[in-house]
Amino acid sequence: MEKNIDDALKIRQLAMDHNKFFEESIPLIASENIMSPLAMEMLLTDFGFRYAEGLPHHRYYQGNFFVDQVEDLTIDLAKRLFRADQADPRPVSGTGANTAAIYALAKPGDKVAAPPLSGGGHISAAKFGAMGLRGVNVVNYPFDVDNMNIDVDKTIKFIQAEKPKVCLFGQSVFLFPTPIKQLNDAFREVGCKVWYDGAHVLGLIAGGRFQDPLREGADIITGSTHKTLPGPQHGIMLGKTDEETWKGLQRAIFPGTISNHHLNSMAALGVTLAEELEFGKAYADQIISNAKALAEELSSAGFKVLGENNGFTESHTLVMDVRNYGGGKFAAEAMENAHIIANKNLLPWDDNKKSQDPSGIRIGTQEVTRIGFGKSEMKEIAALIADVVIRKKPPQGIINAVGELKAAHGEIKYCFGKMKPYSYIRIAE
Ligand code: DSN
Repeated sequence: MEKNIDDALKIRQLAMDHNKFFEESIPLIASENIMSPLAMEMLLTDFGFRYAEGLPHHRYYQGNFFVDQVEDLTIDLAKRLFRADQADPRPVSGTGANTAAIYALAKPGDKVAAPPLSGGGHISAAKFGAMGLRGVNVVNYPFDVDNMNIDVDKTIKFIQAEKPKVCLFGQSVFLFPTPIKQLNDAFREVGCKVWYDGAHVLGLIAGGRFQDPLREGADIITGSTHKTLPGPQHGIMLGKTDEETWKGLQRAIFPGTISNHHLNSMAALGVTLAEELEFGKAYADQIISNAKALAEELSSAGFKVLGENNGFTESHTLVMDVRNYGGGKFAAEAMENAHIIANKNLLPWDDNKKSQDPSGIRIGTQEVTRIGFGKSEMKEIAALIADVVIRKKPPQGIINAVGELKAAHGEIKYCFGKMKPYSYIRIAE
């Protein structure tokens, strides 16, 4: 009996330790972020324990009077923020939204074009991901390694030759805007649907930076909502498409791929969208200028940062090739030992066999920007990473420097309300 309470309390202690570890670390994973206090509050509400299957005002369960109002408002905020004709905040994750999209837009055997994994494509667009599960025939765009983007001329010819039913864009290593506009004639010629996975760059799009897929030719955007958009771990689908296609997409969300959506995280998403309408432009600007500054500093420190031809990055992300300094696995683990958290990443010249020890390190600036880091801190971070990966200095001195840098930034920015980041909320006595 005692063991059960011990185990429960141990889990609580581990959660506290985790919070403290992140409080004392520099978080640079390009797909993560922290939420505002108002959004965090929503996760702890009773919404998290209820069902609301279906659409607002057409539910299968009673008790949804307030949920319907939250969902209506969240849809409206999403449409305003992204200037979308349609919005659905029910997918519970980005991959969930992608799974619904692939089921609605394509049948088994249909051809779907997507960015290659080696060019940063997401696993849901892989043969072993959601696309493979749907049984579609995935073909990959020609990727231009020098420009770290799809090759426009070759992709036009590729679309004309392959005639895909659906063209998917968007990556998990997403340095530069996708040239969708330049492909519009090819899309029209083959009559395909255009789908943009904006998971990584949703916050930049919301802030009016990076690109505006719905006005450049995309029918739909899918995404997770916790990367550059600093919301809960959740998903969203946005549309500028005909009613029949949109109805099919909504049916694929419910009842196709989920029963209940997660109502507490949907409420947190609604709060985040309102905050983005207020602070999104300033936040996106600072994320991008921090990424550019960090890339410059890392390059000056001796790292091979990719995308140099085009100024390294136009997003929150930068990638560097660390083969000469021990490889991606070594670098990511050494950085973690020094409290600098990033991930190892495949680069275009790595085959999939190298996924456990790839050549690259991927870095994102959205979370450190959220806690107020600017250009001078980017210089300090680059020096610390060089100390670890190039100069192989022992971790303790770096840990101390990281702790000092973090201690000077004790507030979540670009949101309503004030809260110390990484604080543990204790309710149970
Ligand atoms: N795992 C996410 C990323 O790190 O990019 C995508 O799902």
